[in-house]
Amino acid sequence: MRPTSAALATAFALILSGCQAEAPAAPTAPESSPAPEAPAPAAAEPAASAHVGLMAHEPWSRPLAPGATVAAGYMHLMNHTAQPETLVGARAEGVGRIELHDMAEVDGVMQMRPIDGGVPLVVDGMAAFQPGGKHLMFIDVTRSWTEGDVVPVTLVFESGTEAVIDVAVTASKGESSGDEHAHH
Ligand SMILES: [Cu+2]
Repeated sequence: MRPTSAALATAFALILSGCQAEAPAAPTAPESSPAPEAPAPAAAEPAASAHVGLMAHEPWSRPLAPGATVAAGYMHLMNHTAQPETLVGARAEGVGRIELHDMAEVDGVMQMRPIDGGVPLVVDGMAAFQPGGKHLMFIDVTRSWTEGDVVPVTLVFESGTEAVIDVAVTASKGESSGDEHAHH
């Protein structure tokens, strides 16, 4: 029973790859279709969002300049599950490794540093990954990372849960884009 999470989840829904135990996609209560021989048609629809509530809202990253191999990723990560979770890592195809970074001011200069112990999320908690703060650091990027690309990234939590998010590569996020003036 999560009132608002469903709405938030829609556009940027996680494709949940978690549940390693492969909970046999429990016979997703076939509302009213008694068809006993239907070969699990649910596969195409991410009905998973119903039972796991680790969500990344608007994950994005700026396009890489030619020759660059390091990018930062941003999102609002929410834990609408019944237990605390801690984000401890991530991975993606075409990316050598992904680190969790934070920013700190040292002698008036902002520097980034790895986050020790991961990013904890209490129940219904949210962690903001945004320019100037926490971010995913994509290192040794070998895949395409240009405007319009969508990069599937697997988030790894301490509990063993994993969740795949689609990071949108776009230059326009975060900068004020004159045409979209009325948010928040
Ligand atoms: Cu960084």
